[in-house]
Amino acid sequence: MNETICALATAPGGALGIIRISGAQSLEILSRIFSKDLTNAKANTIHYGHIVATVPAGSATTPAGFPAGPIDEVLVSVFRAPHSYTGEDSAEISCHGSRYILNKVLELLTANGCRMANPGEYTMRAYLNSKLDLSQAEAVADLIASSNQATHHLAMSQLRGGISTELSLLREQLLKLTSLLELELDFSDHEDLEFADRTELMALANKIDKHITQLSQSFELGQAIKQGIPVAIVGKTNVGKSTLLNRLLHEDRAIVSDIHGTTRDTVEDTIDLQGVTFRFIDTAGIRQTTDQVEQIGIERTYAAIDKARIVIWMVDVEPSQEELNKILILTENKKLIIVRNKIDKTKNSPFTLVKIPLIEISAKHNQHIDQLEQAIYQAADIPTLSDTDIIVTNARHHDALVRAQGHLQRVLDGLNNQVSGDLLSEDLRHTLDTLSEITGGQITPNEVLGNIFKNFCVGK
Ligand SMILES: Nc1nc2c(ncn2[C@@H]2O[C@H](COP(=O)(O)OP(=O)(O)OP(=O)(O)O)[C@@H](O)[C@H]2O)c(=O)[nH]1
Ligand SMILES: [Mg+2]
Repeated sequence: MNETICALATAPGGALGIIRISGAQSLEILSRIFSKDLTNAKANTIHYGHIVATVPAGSATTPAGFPAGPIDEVLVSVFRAPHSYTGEDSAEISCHGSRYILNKVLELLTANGCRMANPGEYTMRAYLNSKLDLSQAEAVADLIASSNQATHHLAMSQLRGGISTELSLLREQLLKLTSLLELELDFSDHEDLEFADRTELMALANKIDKHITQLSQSFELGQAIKQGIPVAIVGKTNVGKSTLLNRLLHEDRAIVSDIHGTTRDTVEDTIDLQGVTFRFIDTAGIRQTTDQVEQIGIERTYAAIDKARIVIWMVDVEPSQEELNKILILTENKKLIIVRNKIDKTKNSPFTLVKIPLIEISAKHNQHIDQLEQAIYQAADIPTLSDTDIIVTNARHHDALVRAQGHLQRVLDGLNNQVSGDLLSEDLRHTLDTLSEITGGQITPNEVLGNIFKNFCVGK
């Protein structure tokens, strides 16, 4: 933390490149290679000038024989502690985006006392200087990685402290529970006094438990939103599954033919629908087969159903009652969309057995695909993603929530079995400590910090 660090903060190849410096010596070091003295520069000011190579005294040329001159014409933004991203004195140099210039400036900075930053080191310093809590620091990485409206929204809400607020609410309730229990302990000798009876404690504990469960269950959706909501396209051979995949992706991704059993392995790709990423998985058609390779493909189809959140079951003729029952059993716990394909050929033979809503399309002739896309989006059941919806997207947070739930379960069991208050407060404290790991309220071990920040880009 005592060292002054520098790094390129932008991706190479642009018209401009930004080099970031942070640490107590930032302005002193920078002044050694800048055409103006910035050691007394005010906070939040921008300075125009040149980066100049310091040439050894007495020589008028660089070692390569070129005359010494400015490296680049730049703008320097100055930030002062504690009102900067890291909470330290810092500066950003906007250079021209040439790889040569940027490397040269970094070289000059390190020659004059800066150290190259590690991945995520700026954000880590921001956390250590209490500019952000740990969950917010993690949101910075998610924000940089966000690729659509949904992932951007989730990262933004976490960065603005969404989960932190939710956790401080839980913390308040847990502290209330603790104090009620302690009241019970303090006055347990006074038989004539009435305190919060255990049903009240139980109600409060249940409420907290429900809240934590809700948060930890949102992780499945959070993961799906981050990685693309998995949608399996399943059905008998030759019904048009691969044709539909290609239609949805707007490209010829999977082989289509009128030979039964064309697709033998799963084929998958993602597209965005209304700002949410969906991952479509085309599968091998289900049929009885003696072909070993095809059989393996069909087993993968069942595995794909298992992993999917939404299953598009495609048919081209009406399934029998028996088939229909099988479909319903296989897709239990999934959102099921039954799609009838090839209506361009078979429109005048309406289905009678299928009672659940059915979407009729022609994948080949692009009929009602927009209607199907709408149904897929609805089946994903994405909450409106308003500011109040907290969706957990981070595996570390999920893990802490599950462990906190374990501790709270012991409290609930204890309350049920008349376990003494002091044992209960112990488990309550574990619940609190585990929850505060998420925002890093307790002292967070270095190893954990290292793991969090190593996945950041250098320069953030
Ligand atoms: N008329 C008509 N033919 C279609 C339609 N959709 C697909 N087909 C045809 O049906 C045949 C099978 O299409 P595929 O997309 O390969 O079917 P599949 O379900 O992936 O088949 P398998 O991979 O063998 O399981 C091809 O000849 C397609 O051109 C449609 O909407 N209308
Ligand atoms: Mg196919």
